[in-house]
Amino acid sequence: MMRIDILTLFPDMFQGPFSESIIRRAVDQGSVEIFLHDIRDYSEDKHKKVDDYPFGGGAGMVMQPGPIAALMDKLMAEREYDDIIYMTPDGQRHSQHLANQLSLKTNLIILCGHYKGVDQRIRDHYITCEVSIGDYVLTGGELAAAVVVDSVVRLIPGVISDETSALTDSFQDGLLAPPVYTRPANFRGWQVPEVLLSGHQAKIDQWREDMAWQRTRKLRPDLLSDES
Ligand code: 6GU
Repeated sequence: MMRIDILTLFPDMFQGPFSESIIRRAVDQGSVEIFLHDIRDYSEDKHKKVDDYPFGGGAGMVMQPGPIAALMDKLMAEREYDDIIYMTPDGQRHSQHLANQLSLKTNLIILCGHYKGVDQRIRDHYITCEVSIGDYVLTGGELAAAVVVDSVVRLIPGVISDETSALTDSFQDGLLAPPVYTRPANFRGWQVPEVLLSGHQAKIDQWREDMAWQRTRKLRPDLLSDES
């Protein structure tokens, strides 16, 4: 059983993505427990303030360390965490490799920043891993955290019914996935490739491998080179 604790000022942003489809089923069947914690509940301020102006001036607000540290301390006293992840555009780029690694963990904390982010001292003293989902700026870490959680939870054994399904994803073997087709074999005169109807499994496997290579060479040649 995997446990994920998400620390956020906007817990409602996760309701949609976590209440549908595969992630919902993973939660319902007990493959993962996801706890949403509202950082504002840990504010000691009489107005429940959680952010303040940056020292040294400048635009935007910074999330104060107090409420986040109080929440982290409470969780860390209850159990051991494998990783304490901070979602931030300057983190390491998320990838299938990282998703695979995280799917093997037992207890994870994911901290979502908002506004200009969290006070650096939280990053220095609590965070073990900083993750970005790409080179563009979101209003906060919440959507990025939902992306990371989705990519991780679907890899937990038993979450995707067909055991091999996650293994045949794009990127899982460093290549894009081959094209897929279903019934009808002839749709508006557009035919499914004949090899897929042949019943010859070795030929089908070879065709899929060839198509995966062709597709990757055409669409994502960077995946085939040694760099990046
Ligand atoms: Cl993790 N956070 C924010 N605010 N923006 C992002 C991101 C994270 N990853 C890409 N853009």
